[in-house]
Amino acid sequence: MSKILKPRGRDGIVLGESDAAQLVRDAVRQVAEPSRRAFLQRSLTLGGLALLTGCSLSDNESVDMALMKMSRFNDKAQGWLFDPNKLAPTYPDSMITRPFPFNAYYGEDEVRQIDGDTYRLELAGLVSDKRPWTLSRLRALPQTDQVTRHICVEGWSAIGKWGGVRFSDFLRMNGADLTAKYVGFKCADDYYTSIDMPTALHPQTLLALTYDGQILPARYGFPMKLRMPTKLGYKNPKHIQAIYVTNTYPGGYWEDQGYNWFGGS
Ligand SMILES: Nc1nc2c(c(=O)[nH]1)N[C@H]1C(S)=C(S)[C@@H](COP(=O)(O)O)O[C@H]1N2
Ligand SMILES: [Mo]
Repeated sequence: MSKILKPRGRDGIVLGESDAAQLVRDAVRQVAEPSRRAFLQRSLTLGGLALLTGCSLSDNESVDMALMKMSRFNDKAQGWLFDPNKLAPTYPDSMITRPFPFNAYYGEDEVRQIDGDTYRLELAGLVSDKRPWTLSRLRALPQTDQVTRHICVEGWSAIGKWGGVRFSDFLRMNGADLTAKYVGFKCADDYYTSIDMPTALHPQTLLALTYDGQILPARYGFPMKLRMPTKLGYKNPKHIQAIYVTNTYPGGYWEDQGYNWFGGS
């Protein structure tokens, strides 16, 4: 697991109860969203957390387990609250943020350059038609675009215009099992993430091939990204190489380091 969720005692010493309490406090601060943070800090005691999660909290491993269970509980609650018919706000072209920010877990000078001619989008898991897709076949599908706000947990947001194939259509045409729990994404830069099926089927979830009417530039995820205005930035994978449908929880690059998995915005 993560830097955040896997804190070590100094010099590897086994932690006493008060160290463990400090550890939980630190980690809760990281796990909780700002709005929930104050509430959790006020209300969660070590004993309370133990009761809530059924974990003993006697060592680092069980503290990790408790925090993980809490975050997964949070995912469930968010899943119940998510309304598949509610649309995220859209904006006029005049409100597009220029230049639109770049972000990745590396700098802009390290953006992956992918060859569109040899590129194939792979499909795996609970999908009946696993034939890989070329870019030209994807571009021949009906396209739609939308201007929406991208919100990054790092504290910025920006309005951008993405165009592409409605993801629900894409899943259907490949015979994906729409009753499965998750859709996972593997990216060309070793990034990975996964989403819940209701979000995958949301009408504003796009397999985006363009940005602002142009072929998606490398820095924004060429040849394609999944664009979801209902999810935070880190849930929107760029440079997608493979898509798989599964009932096994797939996690994600930031999610496995303590970011909340549901990541709604
Ligand atoms: N493949 C890949 N996808 C990624 C990331 C990444 O590092 N690699 N970073 C995520 C984060 S945290 C953000 S905010 C957005 C940034 O997208 P942008 O460069 O189009 O603004 O991409 C998301 N998807
Ligand atoms: Mo982000």
